[in-house]
Amino acid sequence: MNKILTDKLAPGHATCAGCGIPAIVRTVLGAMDEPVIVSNATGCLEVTTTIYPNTSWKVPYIHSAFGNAAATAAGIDAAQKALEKRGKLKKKAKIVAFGGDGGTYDIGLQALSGALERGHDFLYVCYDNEGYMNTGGQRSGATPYGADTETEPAGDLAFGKTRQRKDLMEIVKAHGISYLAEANVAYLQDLKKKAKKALGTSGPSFLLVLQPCTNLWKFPTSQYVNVGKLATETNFWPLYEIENGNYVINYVPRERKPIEEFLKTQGRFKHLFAEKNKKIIAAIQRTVDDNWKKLQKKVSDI
Ligand SMILES: Cc1ncc(C[n+]2csc(CCOP(=O)(O)OP(=O)(O)O)c2C)c(N)n1
Ligand code: SF4
Ligand SMILES: [Mg+2]
Repeated sequence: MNKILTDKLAPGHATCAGCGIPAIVRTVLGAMDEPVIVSNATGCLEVTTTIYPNTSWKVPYIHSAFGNAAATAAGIDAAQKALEKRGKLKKKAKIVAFGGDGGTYDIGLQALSGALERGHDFLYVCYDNEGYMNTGGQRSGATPYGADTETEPAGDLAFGKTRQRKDLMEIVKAHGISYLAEANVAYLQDLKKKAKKALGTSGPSFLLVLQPCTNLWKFPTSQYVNVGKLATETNFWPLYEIENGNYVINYVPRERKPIEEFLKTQGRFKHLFAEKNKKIIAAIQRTVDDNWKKLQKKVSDI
């Protein structure tokens, strides 16, 4: 494997075959030449890269608890600033926090909000596999409407998740930070560009990266790039950034694919194709189209 890709996160970790998490981490960390300190919330990334007595990390790494990756990053920032003031810091390191969707949308939201509001100098990356995966596939605030999960299963009486995903981008934007972006592991060049911008931002920055999970979403391991691309080609997961309050859409599909194209690739949506659930698919399509229109309006309102 290319050394540049593996010089911060080594191969030999234990993520599932066909998991995009290592590509997300390597792309983000590969977008800088400066030294880096990583804070990582409990989740798939942490459990698969730190199996005692081994580690895949070749950079300074702190395993934070499930809910406090951002608070740990804030502490590192405060420590660096204190050392700098006393003339005891030779070179400032970049600080990157990684958390899953459960650790970001839900349990870590308070720590993230505090660190953003205080203006700490760090990049927070949420890899979003749309569920609590290292604990077996429970729903999270990021799980989409209609998806089958362990805690909101589809069956005779239920069609899966009954609530919409949280709009985390708008929640983070409300903190008034200078740079945030939505990316997708299936578009690594776009992610790299966004990571560079985020790392070049003074103060907090944020990246929300879609990570199709072969286990939770239920698709063959060879398919994660195709499934990820369909998320964006259907407008389910638009690529966009918000720089100093200005929205930019980074990719507009030539012809928006119907949402079925994305849903049918995954076992977690299989039940939606039963006759009685066709209306749920129609509702998902309406939400996707409404959200896309709202996003376009945010671009044109500026
Ligand atoms: C306070 C607390 N509650 C629950 C847990 C158990 N727990 C650890 S990781 C996790 C789910 C992580 O989900 P996510 O952040 O989405 O990461 P993923 O596993 O999907 O990568 C849970 C429920 C915990 N470690 N601490
Ligand atoms: S469960 Fe999903 S996110 Fe976790 S390591 Fe496996 S493929 Fe990756
Ligand atoms: Mg998750």
